[in-house]
Order: sequence, then structure tokens, then C-alpha cells
Amino acid sequence: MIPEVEKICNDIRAMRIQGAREVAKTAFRALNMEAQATEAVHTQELLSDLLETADELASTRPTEPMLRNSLRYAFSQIKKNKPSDIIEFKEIMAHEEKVFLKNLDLSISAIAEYGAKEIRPGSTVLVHCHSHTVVAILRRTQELDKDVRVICTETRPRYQGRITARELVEAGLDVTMVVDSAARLMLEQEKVETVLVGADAVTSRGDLFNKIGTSMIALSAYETQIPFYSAAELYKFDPATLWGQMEKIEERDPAEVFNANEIPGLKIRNPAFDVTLAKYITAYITEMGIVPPQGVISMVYNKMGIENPMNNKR
Ligand code: RI2
Repeated sequence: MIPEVEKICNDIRAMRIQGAREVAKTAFRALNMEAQATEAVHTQELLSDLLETADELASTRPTEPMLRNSLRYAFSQIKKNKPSDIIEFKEIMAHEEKVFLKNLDLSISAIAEYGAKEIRPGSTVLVHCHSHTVVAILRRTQELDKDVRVICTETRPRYQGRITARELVEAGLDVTMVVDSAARLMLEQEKVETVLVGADAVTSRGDLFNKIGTSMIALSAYETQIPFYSAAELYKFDPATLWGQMEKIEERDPAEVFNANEIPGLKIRNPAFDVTLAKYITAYITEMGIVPPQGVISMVYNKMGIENPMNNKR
């Protein structure tokens, strides 16, 4: 692997690059960088080098199907186009990177449009962590002069809520930050009308894997009858869950939480994500429209142009 790609892997692991879609975009770029820098002579040799690089990239964040799906897409295009030599191989990779990134831009714009329509002018929205997709929706509400107020959690232990806060304040929104455990109180005190979070993974049952703490907020929203939305590109769908495989929850370095040496004998755990069951989710905001959790699979089949196998079962 070239040093630039090794550095990218480290940056993703250390969350210097964060947010599922940014991670997926960067991984695709890294794969292309590796292809362009190759000294391989035969296409087969380059393909196996890229498979190794892809394995390394995919292992950086275990709970990120969008990362894996983006790499899969790259290999599917190579397979489809059957490059006859290294030059053609490189051209395909460079072209596909452009296509992939352009499609992601189109998707996020569509999600921003759908999402912004769903938010009532003058209302208050509660968000958790930092999601480029959620920020895009809220920026769009601002362009539409919807005068939306935002409550954002700080999001321990990595404080991604601060990124959200900065981006939204810069976009001109009225933003208030609270500690994560204040979310329940804020829902009522601040008369929140919508809870809006991003997505790391969506399963075949429509369950959502997102930043740790999301499921507690979803339960509170359910209890207080406040609609709970997740802004999720269909690339967040994990096809492995169709066959019953469980999404892995990334467990990060305990030092992100606290220096355990200060209290000898103390154990610390640092799960990065949790699961919000479909029944607590009002809908997913996707690039193909707003759908209830049970509808995500049909959308995925639609987008990928795959016939839903269940349609043929009589
Ligand atoms: P976009 C983030 O994870 C959050 O959990 C967020 O909801 C999700 O990625 C999706 O983000 P982390 O990378 O794809 O901060 O919308 O661990 O940017």
C-alpha cells in the first residue's frame, strides 16, 4: 500500500475523517490513488493489490456499510468493464471515482430537499452527533428561510456535536448545545417537533445503527410522541443483514472516555454506535424519498435495479 493510502487509513481510524459518507468518499479516492500509483504490470496483479487495499480500508470502521458498499461498487465496475491493460484499468478507476462522487452529491442534494420540506417553519429540531447529511438538510431549511431552531447534543466522547454546532451557526441557524443526557429534558422544555439524526447502517429490518446515544433519544421521542427521522443514503443499507448477519458495533479505545490509570481497577467500555429499532423510527429520509423503515428494502431494490425476490414468491 502506498504511504498516502496508509495515512488515509490512519486518519479514518483516528476519526480525523468522520461521518459515514465522508469516510466512503475518501475510501474510494484512496483506492483510486492506489490504482494510479501502481507498478503492477498485469491487470490481475493490480486487482489483487486493490483487493488488499480495500480490505484494509474496510477494516478501519467496522460499522460502516457505506464504506464497504462504495468499495464493492468500484470492483463491480472493474468487473463490468473488463480492462484489457493497466492503462485502461486506471482510466476506469479515475472515471468511476468521478461518477461515484457526483452521484453522492446528487443524493445529498435530494435528501436535503426532501428533509427540508418535512421540517415546519419556525420549529425546533433536535440533532445528535455530526452527520453531513443532517447538516445539508438544516442548511437547506435556512436557504428556504424556514427559521428553524436547533438543539444539538455535544456527543461524548468525541464531541462531534461541536462540528455540527459550528457548521450550523456559520450557516445562520439558531443553535443551542446541551450535554447528551439533557436530550430527554430538551424534547419537552424546548418543544422539539422533530428529532433528526444521520445513519451509519440500516438493516433489512429497517433498524438503524447510529452514534451511541441515538437509541435513548429515539425512545424519549417515542415516549413524547415526537417524530424521529434518520437521514440515510441508500448506500447505508447493509446487504449482509438480508441474510441474517448482525451489524458489528465498533468498540473504540477506552482512553477516548477517560484515563483508566487514574482509578486502578476501573474498566471502561467505549461502543461507538447503538441500535434503534425500526418501531421507534418514523421514517428514513433517502435520496429516493421519505419512507417508513419497512420500505427501505424496496427502495434499495429500486435504486440498484434489482427485482425484489419476494415479488416472485406465490
Ligand atoms: P453522514 C457519524 O459517525 C454519525 O453517527 C452520523 O450519524 C453518521 O456518521 C453519518 O454521517 P462518526 O463517523 O454520512 O462520527 O451523514 O462515528 O456524514
